[in-house]
Amino acid sequence: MDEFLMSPVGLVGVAVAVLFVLFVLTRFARGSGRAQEPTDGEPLAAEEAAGLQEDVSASPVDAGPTLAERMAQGLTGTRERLVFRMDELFRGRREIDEKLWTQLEELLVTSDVGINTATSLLEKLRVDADRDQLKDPFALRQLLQAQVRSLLSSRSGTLVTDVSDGPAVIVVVGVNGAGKTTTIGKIAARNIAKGRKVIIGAGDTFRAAAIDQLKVWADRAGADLVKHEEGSDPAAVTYDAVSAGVSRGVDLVICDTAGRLHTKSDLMDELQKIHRVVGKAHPGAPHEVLLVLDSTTGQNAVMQARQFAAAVGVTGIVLTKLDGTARGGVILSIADEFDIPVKLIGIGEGVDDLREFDPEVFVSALFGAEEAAMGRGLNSAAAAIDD
Ligand SMILES: Nc1nc2c(ncn2[C@@H]2O[C@H](COP(=O)(O)OP(=O)(O)OP(=O)(O)O)[C@@H](O)[C@H]2O)c(=O)[nH]1
Ligand SMILES: [Mg+2]
Repeated sequence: MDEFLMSPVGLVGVAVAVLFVLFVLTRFARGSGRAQEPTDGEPLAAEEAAGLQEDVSASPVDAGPTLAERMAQGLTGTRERLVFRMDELFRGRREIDEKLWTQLEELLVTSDVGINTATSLLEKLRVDADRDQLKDPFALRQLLQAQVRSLLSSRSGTLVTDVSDGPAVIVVVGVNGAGKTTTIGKIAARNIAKGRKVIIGAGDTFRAAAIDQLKVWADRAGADLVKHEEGSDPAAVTYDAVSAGVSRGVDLVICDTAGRLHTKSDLMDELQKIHRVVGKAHPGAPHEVLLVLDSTTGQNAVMQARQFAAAVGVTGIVLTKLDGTARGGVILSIADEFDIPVKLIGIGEGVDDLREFDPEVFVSALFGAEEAAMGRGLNSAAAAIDD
């Protein structure tokens, strides 16, 4: 046997056997790797375009935390910037003096509440504090919380998704990346979950990826998509989408629009044209012009609101990305400066991360329990101040 193995024929035989084993091992390794890839390359490419990280078809019921907990979790950044810093300011004081008022104003302004809103909030707070002859700085917290609640309550509203004659039509506007397409997907999904028929109009014809991204959301939500070629007339697509909605007897038509820079006047012209043609396809429409604002942009969002509101009749605001920012204080500025209700808020990228704007839930999530705030360790409060 040894002699055979050492012979030229034996050596070649051993080499062939080794090569065979290596070949089989390599094939096996490749095969198992491939098994983890999706079998269909198309949807993956589209999903990448959409930037979707999670299964948007997942049931909201699976989410685990309650609505209030999810909201509190989403508002962590803003709470730390605005409320924890305020608590720390109060905690170090024995009385309400001028220095405290100045520091409170600074704190509000640096929390994206904006100078005008901060000034008017504090003016009212002073009047209330004098009236109640407040001595304890921490009592201001409760007064401020009540004022914030009252300001936000005066600017909340429900999205119109139901009209008596034909489909409700929502036109969604906002600058690049504000979250329009994602919000449309979320609105479509929640309406379809209620058994309603939805058409989405791909009015952002500026780039092909925008249409692909919308298609992913439409497919997953189970909505029909009306689209034209990239570069085609956005008003024409929107007209077709609304006409299709009327003729197919759907409940809701949601129209995406391009989000180029708000400083370009042609975008506003285009939006006005879209508004007109929608009304021709379905008299009385659009029933909502929803302005999507990215809360991470702070006071920039206020500037955008000013420009869009002046150009197109905005009927409601969606404030997105409240989960990923400490700049959610901007909602106070928006509520204070515009007579436009905040209808929805975005607290994540998933399909369930859109909430009707409920001022009560929002304020409770933002301010939390006072006792909890009092009990916070100084270190974490200090960290919030350093932030
Ligand atoms: N964390 C978080 N991310 C969000 C939220 N809403 C949208 N996004 C993300 O923001 C990014 C931009 O969202 P899009 O929906 O594409 O924004 P858009 O306004 O359609 O943008 P354009 O089509 O470029 O005009 C995406 O990565 C979204 O996943 C939100 O509420 N929270
Ligand atoms: Mg988009």
